Amino acid sequence: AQPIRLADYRPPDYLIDRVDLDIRLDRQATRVIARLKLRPNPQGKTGADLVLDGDGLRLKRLLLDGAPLDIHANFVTPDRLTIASPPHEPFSLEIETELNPAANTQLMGLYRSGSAYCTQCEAEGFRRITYFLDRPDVLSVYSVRLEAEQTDAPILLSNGNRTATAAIEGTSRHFAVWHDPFPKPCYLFALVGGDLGAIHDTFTTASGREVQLGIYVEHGKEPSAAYAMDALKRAMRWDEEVFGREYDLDVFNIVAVSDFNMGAMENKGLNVFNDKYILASPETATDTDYAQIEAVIAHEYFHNWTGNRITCRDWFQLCLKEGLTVFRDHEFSADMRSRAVRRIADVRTLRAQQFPEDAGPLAHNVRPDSYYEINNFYTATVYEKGAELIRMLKVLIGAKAFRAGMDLYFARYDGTAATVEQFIACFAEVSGRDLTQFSRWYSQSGTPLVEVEAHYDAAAQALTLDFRQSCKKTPGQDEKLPFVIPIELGLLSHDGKIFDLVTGPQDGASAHELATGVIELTEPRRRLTFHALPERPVVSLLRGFSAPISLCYAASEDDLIAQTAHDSDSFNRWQASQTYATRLLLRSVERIRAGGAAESDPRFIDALRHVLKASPADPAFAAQVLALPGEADIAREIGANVDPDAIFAARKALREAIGSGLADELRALYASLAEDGAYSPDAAAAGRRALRNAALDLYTAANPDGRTLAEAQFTHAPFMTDKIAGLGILALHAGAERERAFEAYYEFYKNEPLAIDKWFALQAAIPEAGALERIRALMTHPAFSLSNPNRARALIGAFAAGNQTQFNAPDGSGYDFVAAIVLQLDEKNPQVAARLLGAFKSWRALEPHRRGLAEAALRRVIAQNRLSPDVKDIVERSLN
Ligand code: DPP
Ligand code: ZN
Repeated sequence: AQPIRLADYRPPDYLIDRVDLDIRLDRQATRVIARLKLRPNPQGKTGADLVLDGDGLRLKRLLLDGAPLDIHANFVTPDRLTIASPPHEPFSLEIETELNPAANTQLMGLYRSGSAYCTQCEAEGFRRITYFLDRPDVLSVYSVRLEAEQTDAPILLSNGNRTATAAIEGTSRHFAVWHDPFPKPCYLFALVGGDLGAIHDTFTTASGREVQLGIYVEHGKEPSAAYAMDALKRAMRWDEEVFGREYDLDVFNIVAVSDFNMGAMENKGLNVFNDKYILASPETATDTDYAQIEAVIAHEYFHNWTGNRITCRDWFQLCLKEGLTVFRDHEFSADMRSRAVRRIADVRTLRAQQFPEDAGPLAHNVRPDSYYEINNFYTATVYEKGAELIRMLKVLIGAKAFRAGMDLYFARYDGTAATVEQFIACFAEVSGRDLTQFSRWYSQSGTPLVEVEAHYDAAAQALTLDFRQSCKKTPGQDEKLPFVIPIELGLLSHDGKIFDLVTGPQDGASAHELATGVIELTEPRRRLTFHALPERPVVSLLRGFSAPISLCYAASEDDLIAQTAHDSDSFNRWQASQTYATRLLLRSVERIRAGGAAESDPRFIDALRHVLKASPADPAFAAQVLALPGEADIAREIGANVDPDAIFAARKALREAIGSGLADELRALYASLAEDGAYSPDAAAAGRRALRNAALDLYTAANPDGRTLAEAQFTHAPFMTDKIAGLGILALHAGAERERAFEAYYEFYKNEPLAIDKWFALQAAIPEAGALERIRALMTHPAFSLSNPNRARALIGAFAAGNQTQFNAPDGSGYDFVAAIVLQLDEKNPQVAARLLGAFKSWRALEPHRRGLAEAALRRVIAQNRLSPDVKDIVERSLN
């Protein structure tokens, strides 16, 4: 197969102005009649054949301008319909297909989830419903008539506003007609039919229009949708206030389904959600779940403007809607919660998910140049790094110009399918800046490295900083051009005084840089000197993580301790503690691999003692500091010849040292933060719970009586956050308490699928030999099903991505297991299978023995014939 290339983009030869769908829902034989109004595209090739996309379709009937077309004379396969030399003026097609939703295990196109019919069309699922020009630059106005047995599907939903609904006389059937006046690409089409419960509310827009809001869930789950509804209304208001964007239809519906490949989908006026991002009650959802629901609800809602009103010209432009919309949901969460803590959490996610992608064989541009399978590009690079680029653009041009650029983008491209170039040009225009170099961030993959050296001249009271940027080669890109990198910086004394930034005429910092504190690197090297510094200052670099880079600066331990205590930038206060811990852990890993013991460092323990003392002012922040760098973070820092067992041992030793060194403080903190009263999911309360549970976790690392506390908390906690925290701590310690707790949890939650996902995931992550045996046994548990994506991810995904020592077991059993499951799942659901295979993304960084075993497992996958395009693409790139 040939890859699809951005350079080959051509406008479509035909446009489809109107789509009228007439769909009769049936579990095994759904009938779809698509009536399309087409015309030649003035921008396309005149007289070209009309080639419509299909995917596994059964064509029943075909009419052109009302006249039957011989199905056999025209070229028809399940995956393509070619109409040779169609009319040169507007014409219509009527296409009848028959679908079997019950047999659709890919969860793309029309399928069954629980007792409902639902659809997923992004990226290329609409072609599994009817033959179509399935590409995002074909925008059409849709009318949809849905018909079903009233008992089978009393609720019938589609995009837009409902214009009619009635029983069909003399039958047990009924219908509904939906009309969406906004032209949209077919990937935003959706329908839902089923017997669902709902909650309803209204929202009055800034200009005074009333919008009917509905969230549809399984019967009985209605109360658990209340938080999602609240988040939706807050998101709608926020987008008006912060981006000036109002909702545009009379109705906004959300449906939660339990079988869903992605997190959620922004179909126009009818978002379809993985129910894990809708359903929440204090008894079943953690604080993190609540925060994620708020973020995903906002994300999908924000797509209404960034994605739907302005969509993507082609799938290479995916970041145009996804990176931008992630940026918007990050900003929303920052405004709803603690901005500083959200920033730390977002950067943690970026580093945990995107940095390894950029450093391994699956590295790709934020805007890829080519692909074999677009489903594999819904990645951390497109989403998370894409969001960082928008944030960086805002840092570079300032908040005011950023907003003006967004306004211009909305005004200019509303109703169209746009490109990254068009988007960036808006910001260049309003800011007067040349953003050519900035655009390289979209076309060069890899995480840039910025190395900084500092020289202090006491006599001159001057500090010279030498910056050097570089970027390692990535697949297909041996040479990189320099990036524009904004480095926000500050200088402080060791007791926390802030120094003004003063440079001389020779030193090169512009007045703008001095005023904003943001230095721009545009060349491979830059030297800057700062004056009027009576002492050697602490250099606070990359404040707020002002660019998605890797920073290398040999700050002294004194500097890091001072920063942890005093940096006025809270992100860097956290970062300094992490850097300190990372260095300590890296040294311990070395020692352990040389046969020695982990290093102990009383200074670090002392610094944490101060953090604990100051924690009442900001518990959520303190919890972030106590969360040490994860095993994967340490592996990434090591970069090559990685030994996951040594990393685990180093981290365990540090946790034990903290647990014993700070036993009294942690124990006291745990007691002082005891919960009383009702549960509230707000950020302040969640922060207190996060700190309390972090304290218990570290305490238990060194003190056996911690398990008693954890078991008591697990047993008596009325709310999920504390219950699962107790269980998570017990899970790290083999013994009777642990097994009792897992059994009790299952008994308590066995009718709550989302809570059972957590049960599977916690067991999959147990970092002990024997974890794999447990997982194999759990796969035969009646509650397990490989067909449900949430379940598969909970058990297999949590193991592959979250259990570093056992996935990377030195006998290769973890690799073999995951490879075998991927092959098994690939026959049913290629997207989820390909996603699981992504767990091998860092295999080349392993020490040689494990690397060989991982490669052998990947080779067994590639050797299979009949791989899906999804898995084939991932395994081929992984091995390249
Ligand atoms: N549903 C996915 C998202 O919103 C893809 N658009 O990111
Ligand atoms: Zn999105």
